[in-house]
Amino acid sequence: MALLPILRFPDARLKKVATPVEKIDDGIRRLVADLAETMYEAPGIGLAATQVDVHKQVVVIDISEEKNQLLALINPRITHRDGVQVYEEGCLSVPGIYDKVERAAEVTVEYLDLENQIRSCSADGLLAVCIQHELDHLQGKVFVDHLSQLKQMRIKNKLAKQARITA
Ligand code: QAP
Ligand code: CO
Repeated sequence: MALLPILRFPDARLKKVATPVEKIDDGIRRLVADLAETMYEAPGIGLAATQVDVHKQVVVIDISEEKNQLLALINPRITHRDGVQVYEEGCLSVPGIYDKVERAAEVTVEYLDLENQIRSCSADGLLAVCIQHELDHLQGKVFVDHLSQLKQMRIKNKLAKQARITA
C-alpha cells in the first residue's frame, strides 16, 4: 500500500473526466487500497481517483466514526435522486476551505464492487452528500464549482497565499 499525493485546486488535472473501469484486476484492487490508505491518513471521508491524478471511475468513502465501513465504488451511476439538502462541504483537494452546497437529499447509486458484482446503495444525509461530491470529481467537478464566481476567486486567492506561506 502507498500514500498518494493529492492534487490541489485549481490544478487543471482535477477537471479531467474519468473513464469507466473495464476489468477489475490487481491494478484496480491496489488503487482502491491506496486511495483508502490516503483517505484514512488525511483524514477524510471520501476520495476520488481523479484527486490522485488517476482518471478512472473509482471512489472510496467511509463516513463511519470507527473508520471500518469502507465503501469502494467502481463505475458508479446515480439512478435516483430526491429532495434537496444543504451541507457544509470540504475537500482534500481544497484544504482549509468549507462552504455550503445544495444537493439532492436522497440518492441511489449503482456500482461494481471489488468482486465485480453490481450493487446498489440508497443513502441520505452525509452519505448522500459524500456520494454526490465524489461522483462530481469523476466528472471533473470540484465542490467549489457549485459556488459563486466571487467565492471561487476568493478561494483561489486564499489557496495561492497559503501556498506561498508553506513554500
Ligand atoms: C467530501 O471531504 C465531503 O479542508 C470529503 O484541511 C466533505 O474528506 C463530503 C479534509 C464534506 C461531504 C461533506 C478537508 C481534511 C477532508 C480539509 C473530505 C482539510 C482536511 C475532506
Ligand atoms: Co473532494
